[in-house]
Amino acid sequence: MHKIADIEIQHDIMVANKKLARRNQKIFDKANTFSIDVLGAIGSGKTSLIETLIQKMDYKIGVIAGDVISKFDAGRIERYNVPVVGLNTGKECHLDAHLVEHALPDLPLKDIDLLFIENVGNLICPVDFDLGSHIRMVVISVTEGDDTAEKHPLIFKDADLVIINKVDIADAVGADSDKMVADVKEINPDINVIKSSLKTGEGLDEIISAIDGFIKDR
Ligand SMILES: Nc1nc2c(ncn2[C@@H]2O[C@H](COP(=O)(O)OP(=O)(O)O)[C@@H](O)[C@H]2O)c(=O)[nH]1
Ligand SMILES: [Mg+2]
Repeated sequence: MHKIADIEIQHDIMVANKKLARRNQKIFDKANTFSIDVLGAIGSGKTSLIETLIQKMDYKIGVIAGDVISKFDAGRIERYNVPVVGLNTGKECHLDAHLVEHALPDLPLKDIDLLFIENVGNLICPVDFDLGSHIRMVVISVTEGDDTAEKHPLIFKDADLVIINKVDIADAVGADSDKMVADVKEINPDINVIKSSLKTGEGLDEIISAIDGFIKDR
């Protein structure tokens, strides 16, 4: 009995989240804003990648920076003079569509072509919570270990683009980045997986053209 009630509550939450996510996407579409949910492990380079793309891409960029309790990432993004909202989840280990909806009035969406929504660093909780973004970009790095994809397959099933970051230090941490690419491809054969280093610039052009492609194909 107990178990059945748990499942129904969870189901209701997921249905409500889906509805709100659809509503968020309508708001993005109306403003002609392409939105990317940026997911990945803690410290994999999500904020660093967003900072780099702000400097390298020609779009008018905005950011929602999700964090458990701090606004550190929002503070980092502010330095680039782009619109940013910091969202705290409290004890929750993921953003949800309702939280994102609350951030939207604080962003000049009509002046934003490309919105990055940095999710809470985590490979598990955010998976089930659609935010209404157009694509999901997952950023992992060699420092989490080259078995990361095998151990967390679900996040890669629903992803549109996967970045394997910090390849500049792969040897130092004994990680095989080609194995990581192969593992992701085994989970999601059609997905674009890009190896990158934000220290050397490797893979950045590929990431930019992949995002450009998604925006054009929208
Ligand atoms: N060596 C190396 N360090 C990186 C790279 N990308 C990010 N970092 C570092 O990794 C740390 C965590 O990055 P951050 O962007 O805050 O990760 P987040 O938690 O995913 O947002 C920072 O010290 C970055 O300077 C990379 O490609 N190579
Ligand atoms: Mg971050």
